[in-house]
Amino acid sequence: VDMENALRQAITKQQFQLFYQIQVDTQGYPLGVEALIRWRHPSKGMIPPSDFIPLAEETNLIEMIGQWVLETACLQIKAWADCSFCQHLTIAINVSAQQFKLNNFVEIVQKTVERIGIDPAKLKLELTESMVLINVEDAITKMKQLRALGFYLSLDDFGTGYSSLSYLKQLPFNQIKIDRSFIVSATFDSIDAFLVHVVISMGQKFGMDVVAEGVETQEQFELLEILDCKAFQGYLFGKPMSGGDLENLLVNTPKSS
Ligand code: G
Ligand code: G
Ligand code: MN
Ligand code: NA
Repeated sequence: VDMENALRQAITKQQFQLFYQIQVDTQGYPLGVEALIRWRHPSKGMIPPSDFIPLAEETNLIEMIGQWVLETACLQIKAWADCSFCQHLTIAINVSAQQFKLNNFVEIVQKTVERIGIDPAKLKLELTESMVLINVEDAITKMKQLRALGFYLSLDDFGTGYSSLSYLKQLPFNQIKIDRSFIVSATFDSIDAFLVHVVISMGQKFGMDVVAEGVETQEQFELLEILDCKAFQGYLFGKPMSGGDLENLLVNTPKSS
Protein backbone atom coordinates (compact mmCIF):
# COMPACT_ATOMS: atom_id res chain seq x y z
CA VAL A 1 0.00 0.00 0.00
CA ASP A 2 2.93 2.36 0.74
CA MET A 3 4.36 1.58 -2.64
CA GLU A 4 0.96 2.02 -4.25
CA ASN A 5 0.49 5.47 -2.71
CA ALA A 6 3.98 6.50 -3.70
CA LEU A 7 3.27 5.34 -7.24
CA ARG A 8 0.00 7.23 -7.26
CA GLN A 9 1.83 10.46 -6.43
CA ALA A 10 4.82 9.88 -8.67
CA ILE A 11 3.36 11.72 -11.66
CA THR A 12 2.38 14.89 -9.85
CA LYS A 13 5.71 14.85 -8.01
CA GLN A 14 7.44 14.56 -11.40
CA GLN A 15 9.36 11.46 -10.40
CA PHE A 16 9.04 9.63 -13.70
CA GLN A 17 11.59 10.00 -16.43
CA LEU A 18 11.89 8.49 -19.89
CA PHE A 19 15.19 6.94 -20.81
CA TYR A 20 15.96 6.30 -24.46
CA GLN A 21 17.81 3.41 -26.06
CA ILE A 22 18.99 3.89 -29.65
CA GLN A 23 18.19 1.59 -32.53
CA VAL A 24 20.71 1.61 -35.37
CA ASP A 25 21.10 0.44 -38.97
CA THR A 26 23.90 -1.81 -40.31
CA GLN A 27 26.27 1.21 -40.42
CA GLY A 28 25.57 1.97 -36.76
CA TYR A 29 23.56 5.10 -37.66
CA PRO A 30 20.70 5.91 -35.26
CA LEU A 31 17.24 5.23 -36.71
CA GLY A 32 15.21 5.89 -33.60
CA VAL A 33 14.91 5.12 -29.92
CA GLU A 34 12.82 3.02 -27.56
CA ALA A 35 11.50 4.94 -24.56
CA LEU A 36 11.86 3.08 -21.27
CA ILE A 37 10.35 4.54 -18.12
CA ARG A 38 12.29 5.07 -14.89
CA TRP A 39 11.02 6.07 -11.45
CA ARG A 40 13.28 8.37 -9.46
CA HIS A 41 12.07 7.45 -5.99
CA PRO A 42 13.00 10.05 -3.33
CA SER A 43 14.48 7.46 -0.93
CA LYS A 44 14.89 4.26 -2.95
CA GLY A 45 16.68 5.88 -5.90
CA MET A 46 16.16 4.82 -9.49
CA ILE A 47 13.53 2.06 -9.70
CA PRO A 48 13.43 -0.01 -12.91
CA PRO A 49 10.05 -0.66 -14.57
CA SER A 50 10.19 -4.38 -13.75
CA ASP A 51 9.81 -3.32 -10.09
CA PHE A 52 6.73 -1.12 -10.49
CA ILE A 53 4.95 -1.81 -13.81
CA PRO A 54 3.37 -5.03 -12.44
CA LEU A 55 1.98 -3.10 -9.44
CA ALA A 56 0.83 -0.31 -11.75
CA GLU A 57 -1.02 -2.90 -13.83
CA GLU A 58 -2.70 -4.48 -10.80
CA THR A 59 -3.87 -1.11 -9.51
CA ASN A 60 -4.86 0.35 -12.90
CA LEU A 61 -2.39 3.17 -12.32
CA ILE A 62 -0.84 2.00 -15.58
CA GLU A 63 -3.49 3.94 -17.52
CA MET A 64 -2.30 7.20 -16.01
CA ILE A 65 1.35 6.24 -16.34
CA GLY A 66 0.82 5.09 -19.93
CA GLN A 67 -0.76 8.44 -20.76
CA TRP A 68 2.22 10.22 -19.19
CA VAL A 69 4.60 8.10 -21.29
CA LEU A 70 2.63 8.82 -24.47
CA GLU A 71 2.57 12.58 -23.86
CA THR A 72 6.20 12.75 -22.80
CA ALA A 73 7.31 10.83 -25.91
CA CYS A 74 5.21 13.12 -28.15
CA LEU A 75 6.68 16.21 -26.48
CA GLN A 76 10.17 14.81 -27.01
CA ILE A 77 9.45 14.20 -30.71
CA LYS A 78 8.20 17.78 -30.93
CA ALA A 79 11.30 19.13 -29.16
CA TRP A 80 13.59 17.14 -31.48
CA ALA A 81 11.92 18.63 -34.57
CA ASP A 82 14.18 21.69 -34.16
CA CYS A 83 17.35 19.69 -33.60
CA SER A 84 19.19 18.77 -36.81
CA PHE A 85 20.76 15.58 -35.46
CA CYS A 86 17.55 14.37 -33.73
CA GLN A 87 14.73 15.35 -36.07
CA HIS A 88 14.80 12.10 -38.09
CA LEU A 89 14.42 9.90 -34.99
CA THR A 90 11.32 7.87 -34.20
CA ILE A 91 10.31 7.08 -30.60
CA ALA A 92 8.88 3.68 -29.70
CA ILE A 93 6.76 3.40 -26.56
CA ASN A 94 5.69 0.25 -24.73
CA VAL A 95 1.92 -0.05 -24.55
CA SER A 96 0.47 -2.17 -21.76
CA ALA A 97 -2.44 -4.58 -22.21
CA GLN A 98 -4.67 -2.45 -19.97
CA GLN A 99 -4.20 0.59 -22.16
CA PHE A 100 -4.63 -1.30 -25.40
CA LYS A 101 -7.88 -2.93 -24.32
CA LEU A 102 -9.58 0.44 -23.62
CA ASN A 103 -12.44 1.08 -26.03
CA ASN A 104 -11.12 4.53 -26.75
CA PHE A 105 -7.43 3.60 -27.01
CA VAL A 106 -7.15 4.67 -30.65
CA GLU A 107 -8.91 7.95 -29.93
CA ILE A 108 -6.68 8.64 -26.91
CA VAL A 109 -3.51 8.15 -28.93
CA GLN A 110 -4.81 10.13 -31.90
CA LYS A 111 -6.03 13.05 -29.77
CA THR A 112 -2.77 13.25 -27.86
CA VAL A 113 -0.64 13.30 -31.01
CA GLU A 114 -2.96 15.85 -32.63
CA ARG A 115 -2.95 18.11 -29.58
CA ILE A 116 0.84 18.08 -29.32
CA GLY A 117 1.18 18.39 -33.07
CA ILE A 118 3.59 15.72 -34.24
CA ASP A 119 3.75 13.37 -37.22
CA PRO A 120 2.16 10.05 -36.14
CA ALA A 121 4.72 8.18 -38.27
CA LYS A 122 7.37 9.28 -35.75
CA LEU A 123 5.59 7.40 -32.94
CA LYS A 124 5.97 3.65 -32.78
CA LEU A 125 3.64 1.65 -30.57
CA GLU A 126 5.12 -1.57 -29.19
CA LEU A 127 2.55 -4.28 -28.57
CA THR A 128 3.20 -7.84 -27.41
CA GLU A 129 1.77 -11.04 -28.79
CA SER A 130 -0.02 -11.85 -25.54
CA MET A 131 -1.94 -8.56 -25.41
CA VAL A 132 -3.03 -8.89 -29.01
CA LEU A 133 -4.19 -12.48 -28.47
CA ILE A 134 -6.52 -11.51 -25.59
CA ASN A 135 -9.01 -10.44 -28.26
CA VAL A 136 -7.68 -10.84 -31.79
CA GLU A 137 -10.69 -9.29 -33.54
CA ASP A 138 -10.59 -6.21 -31.36
CA ALA A 139 -6.81 -5.96 -31.76
CA ILE A 140 -7.02 -6.15 -35.55
CA THR A 141 -9.71 -3.46 -35.65
CA LYS A 142 -7.66 -1.10 -33.47
CA MET A 143 -4.46 -1.83 -35.34
CA LYS A 144 -6.07 -1.10 -38.70
CA GLN A 145 -7.40 2.19 -37.35
CA LEU A 146 -3.99 3.12 -35.98
CA ARG A 147 -2.32 2.25 -39.28
CA ALA A 148 -4.89 4.31 -41.19
CA LEU A 149 -4.00 7.25 -38.94
CA GLY A 150 -0.33 6.81 -39.82
CA PHE A 151 1.02 5.19 -36.65
CA TYR A 152 3.77 2.57 -36.78
CA LEU A 153 3.15 -0.72 -34.97
CA SER A 154 5.86 -3.00 -33.55
CA LEU A 155 5.52 -6.53 -32.28
CA ASP A 156 7.69 -6.60 -29.14
CA ASP A 157 9.46 -9.64 -27.65
CA PHE A 158 8.70 -11.78 -30.70
CA GLY A 159 9.33 -15.46 -30.17
CA THR A 160 8.51 -15.61 -26.46
CA GLY A 161 4.73 -15.84 -26.80
CA TYR A 162 2.42 -18.30 -28.43
CA SER A 163 1.23 -16.51 -31.52
CA SER A 164 0.88 -18.66 -34.58
CA LEU A 165 1.98 -17.66 -38.03
CA SER A 166 -1.65 -17.49 -39.17
CA TYR A 167 -2.26 -14.67 -36.67
CA LEU A 168 0.88 -12.85 -37.63
CA LYS A 169 -0.25 -12.79 -41.25
CA GLN A 170 -3.52 -11.09 -40.24
CA LEU A 171 -2.02 -8.56 -37.84
CA PRO A 172 -0.98 -5.31 -39.53
CA PHE A 173 2.40 -4.84 -37.83
CA ASN A 174 5.07 -2.66 -39.45
CA GLN A 175 7.85 -4.29 -37.48
CA ILE A 176 8.89 -7.41 -35.59
CA LYS A 177 11.32 -7.13 -32.67
CA ILE A 178 13.15 -10.42 -32.17
CA ASP A 179 13.41 -11.13 -28.48
CA ARG A 180 16.81 -10.85 -26.82
CA SER A 181 16.78 -14.51 -25.75
CA PHE A 182 17.21 -15.62 -29.40
CA ILE A 183 19.97 -13.10 -30.03
CA VAL A 184 21.84 -14.32 -26.96
CA SER A 185 21.77 -17.95 -28.03
CA ALA A 186 22.13 -17.48 -31.81
CA THR A 187 25.93 -17.26 -31.66
CA PHE A 188 26.30 -20.67 -30.00
CA ASP A 189 23.09 -22.49 -30.94
CA SER A 190 22.73 -23.05 -34.68
CA ILE A 191 19.03 -23.82 -34.33
CA ASP A 192 18.38 -20.43 -32.71
CA ALA A 193 20.51 -18.80 -35.42
CA PHE A 194 18.30 -20.52 -37.97
CA LEU A 195 15.14 -19.33 -36.17
CA VAL A 196 16.44 -15.76 -36.27
CA HIS A 197 17.06 -16.18 -39.98
CA VAL A 198 13.52 -17.55 -40.48
CA VAL A 199 11.99 -14.57 -38.64
CA ILE A 200 14.03 -12.12 -40.73
CA SER A 201 12.97 -13.80 -44.01
CA MET A 202 9.37 -13.93 -42.85
CA GLY A 203 9.48 -10.20 -42.02
CA GLN A 204 10.82 -9.49 -45.50
CA LYS A 205 8.03 -11.58 -47.09
CA PHE A 206 5.35 -9.83 -45.01
CA GLY A 207 6.86 -6.41 -45.70
CA MET A 208 7.72 -5.91 -42.03
CA ASP A 209 10.91 -4.37 -40.68
CA VAL A 210 12.83 -6.60 -38.28
CA VAL A 211 14.86 -5.37 -35.30
CA ALA A 212 17.17 -7.55 -33.24
CA GLU A 213 16.87 -6.73 -29.53
CA GLY A 214 19.53 -7.05 -26.88
CA VAL A 215 22.59 -7.05 -29.16
CA GLU A 216 25.53 -6.99 -26.76
CA THR A 217 28.56 -8.25 -28.67
CA GLN A 218 30.30 -7.60 -31.98
CA GLU A 219 30.00 -11.33 -32.68
CA GLN A 220 26.17 -11.18 -32.37
CA PHE A 221 26.09 -8.08 -34.58
CA GLU A 222 28.19 -9.74 -37.30
CA LEU A 223 26.10 -12.91 -37.26
CA LEU A 224 22.89 -10.85 -37.50
CA GLU A 225 24.29 -8.98 -40.49
CA ILE A 226 25.02 -12.30 -42.20
CA LEU A 227 21.41 -13.31 -41.44
CA ASP A 228 20.32 -10.10 -43.28
CA CYS A 229 19.12 -8.15 -40.25
CA LYS A 230 18.90 -4.42 -40.97
CA ALA A 231 18.13 -2.87 -37.58
CA PHE A 232 19.63 -3.41 -34.14
CA GLN A 233 19.11 -2.42 -30.53
CA GLY A 234 21.23 -3.34 -27.54
CA TYR A 235 24.00 -2.42 -25.15
CA LEU A 236 26.58 -2.73 -27.97
CA PHE A 237 25.18 0.51 -29.44
CA GLY A 238 23.95 2.16 -26.26
CA LYS A 239 22.23 1.53 -22.95
CA PRO A 240 18.98 3.31 -22.15
CA MET A 241 19.96 6.89 -21.24
CA SER A 242 18.44 10.26 -20.43
CA GLY A 243 17.39 12.60 -23.23
CA GLY A 244 20.33 14.87 -22.42
CA ASP A 245 22.86 12.04 -22.61
CA LEU A 246 21.28 10.85 -25.85
CA GLU A 247 21.61 14.30 -27.44
CA ASN A 248 25.28 14.41 -26.44
CA LEU A 249 25.81 10.99 -27.98
CA LEU A 250 24.07 11.99 -31.21
CA VAL A 251 26.02 15.22 -31.69
CA ASN A 252 29.10 13.04 -31.89
CA THR A 253 27.59 10.39 -34.19
CA PRO A 254 27.40 10.95 -37.95
CA LYS A 255 23.94 10.83 -39.49
CA SER A 256 22.83 8.34 -42.11
CA SER A 257 22.71 9.92 -45.57
O1 G B 1 15.03 -1.32 -19.39
P1 G B 1 14.04 -2.08 -18.92
O2 G B 1 14.37 -2.50 -17.51
O3 G B 1 13.76 -0.62 -18.98
O4 G B 1 12.48 -2.40 -19.09
C1 G B 1 11.93 -3.51 -18.45
C2 G B 1 10.54 -3.82 -18.92
O5 G B 1 9.65 -2.76 -18.60
C3 G B 1 10.42 -4.07 -20.41
O6 G B 1 9.67 -5.26 -20.59
C4 G B 1 9.68 -2.90 -20.92
O7 G B 1 8.81 -3.28 -21.99
C5 G B 1 8.86 -2.45 -19.71
N1 G B 1 8.67 -1.01 -19.82
C6 G B 1 9.62 -0.07 -19.89
N2 G B 1 9.06 1.16 -20.04
C7 G B 1 7.72 0.96 -20.08
C8 G B 1 6.60 1.83 -20.24
O8 G B 1 6.73 3.04 -20.44
N3 G B 1 5.36 1.25 -20.22
C9 G B 1 5.18 -0.07 -20.06
N4 G B 1 3.93 -0.54 -20.05
N5 G B 1 6.21 -0.94 -19.92
C10 G B 1 7.47 -0.42 -19.93
O1 G C 1 10.22 -3.66 -24.04
P1 G C 1 11.19 -4.79 -23.82
O2 G C 1 10.66 -5.93 -23.03
O3 G C 1 11.80 -5.24 -25.10
O4 G C 1 12.32 -4.06 -22.97
C1 G C 1 13.63 -4.02 -23.33
C2 G C 1 14.43 -4.41 -22.12
O5 G C 1 15.69 -4.94 -22.52
C3 G C 1 14.73 -3.26 -21.21
O6 G C 1 14.74 -3.75 -19.92
C4 G C 1 16.14 -2.86 -21.63
O7 G C 1 16.84 -2.16 -20.64
C5 G C 1 16.74 -4.23 -21.89
N1 G C 1 17.87 -4.26 -22.80
C6 G C 1 18.07 -3.50 -23.89
N2 G C 1 19.22 -3.83 -24.51
C7 G C 1 19.77 -4.83 -23.79
C8 G C 1 20.97 -5.60 -23.92
O8 G C 1 21.76 -5.45 -24.83
N3 G C 1 21.17 -6.55 -22.96
C9 G C 1 20.30 -6.77 -21.93
N4 G C 1 20.63 -7.70 -21.04
N5 G C 1 19.18 -6.07 -21.79
C10 G C 1 18.91 -5.11 -22.70
MN1 MN D 1 9.89 -2.89 -25.87
NA1 NA E 1 11.53 -6.96 -26.05
